[in-house]
Amino acid sequence: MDKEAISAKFNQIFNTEAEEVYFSPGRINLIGEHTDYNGGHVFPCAISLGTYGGYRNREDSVVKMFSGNLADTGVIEFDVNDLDFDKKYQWSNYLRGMMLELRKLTQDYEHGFELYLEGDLPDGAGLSSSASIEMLMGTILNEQFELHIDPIEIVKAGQRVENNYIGVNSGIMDQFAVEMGKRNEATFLDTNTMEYDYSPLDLGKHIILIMNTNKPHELVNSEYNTRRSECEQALSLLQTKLNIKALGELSNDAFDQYTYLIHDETLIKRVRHAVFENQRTIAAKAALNKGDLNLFGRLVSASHISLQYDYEVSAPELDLLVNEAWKHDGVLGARMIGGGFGGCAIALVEKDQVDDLIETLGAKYQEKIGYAADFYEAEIVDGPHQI
Ligand code: GAF
Repeated sequence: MDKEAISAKFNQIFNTEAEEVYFSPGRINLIGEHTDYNGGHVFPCAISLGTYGGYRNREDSVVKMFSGNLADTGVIEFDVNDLDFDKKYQWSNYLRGMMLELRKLTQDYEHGFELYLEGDLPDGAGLSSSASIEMLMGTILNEQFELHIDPIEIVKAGQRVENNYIGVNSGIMDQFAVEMGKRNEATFLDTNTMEYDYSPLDLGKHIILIMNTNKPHELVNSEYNTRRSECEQALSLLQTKLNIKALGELSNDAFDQYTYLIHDETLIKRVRHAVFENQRTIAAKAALNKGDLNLFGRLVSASHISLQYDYEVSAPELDLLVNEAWKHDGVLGARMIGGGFGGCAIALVEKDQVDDLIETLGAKYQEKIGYAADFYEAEIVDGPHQI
């Protein structure tokens, strides 16, 4: 997909020319999973799979949106300042939610617009298509209506849209990863302090291969909320003796010394993941910065083990891809990414082994699971921008 293709499709739907075309990425997370709502670190990157938006200002107050991926819903139309959640507006609620949140930070919109959307992020694959769309809308509004909103406020607005408007209790990683993404860099964020910096993603002769189970992650919402409340329960038990605000403040030693306060097997496993995963993420960033890709890869793989056995958010489909990847020549590490129960995994693999890895894994997956997995080599790109 490119600017010309999106402009042409905009023209077909709205019978006029797009004024601008924007792109907003999806994201992968190198390491630091289920740490963002525990005050821990995350280490994601924005990827070249994402959402395109053809845009044109209107003089009246009408907004018209059309999704090339969900063409059945036709053109969705509403007034630019009528933004309360309403099911009848379907997918456009992600964008209407962003419009509402940014309007709360600034002022009413003076005119409407037309927006043609189309993306190449696989549906339900856990590569953050919703954050991609939210940050696309945030960036377009910020530029086109000259709102002068700080990008971090756009990130936070996106999280509020998920939490309060759509009703998904997610952390801040996805919106942050998309909005703050930098070409060929990984974003290291401390979700406790919101301090962040970047590490060059210098992988030498290796690439990151995205492996899609094509298993919809249906369980995600209810299980995600259960994990969150288990962590909150464990935190309040630890707070009886420790002066901490989040599990992310604990070292591995502190976890060891205070586990006796938790005395519940499931909660202990959840906290062990949250604490060790956070420390692993800090260590993984240091390893990457030093160019120690072998150590980085082992930490990535350790993250999967912890997500599988302690946090219990993996799935047989993810475990199969990851386990088979570990056995393959030239793979330094592999793990599931995102919320879990389906969606995608990543593997850090030598370039000249990629084709063979895809062939071997693809055949094994088809044989054992009964349908195909998909594989993508995405580039690491900048956050939302005009193209
Ligand atoms: C989902 C959530 F949206 C993120 O906030 C994060 O918690 C992730 O699951 C797990 O690390 O993508």
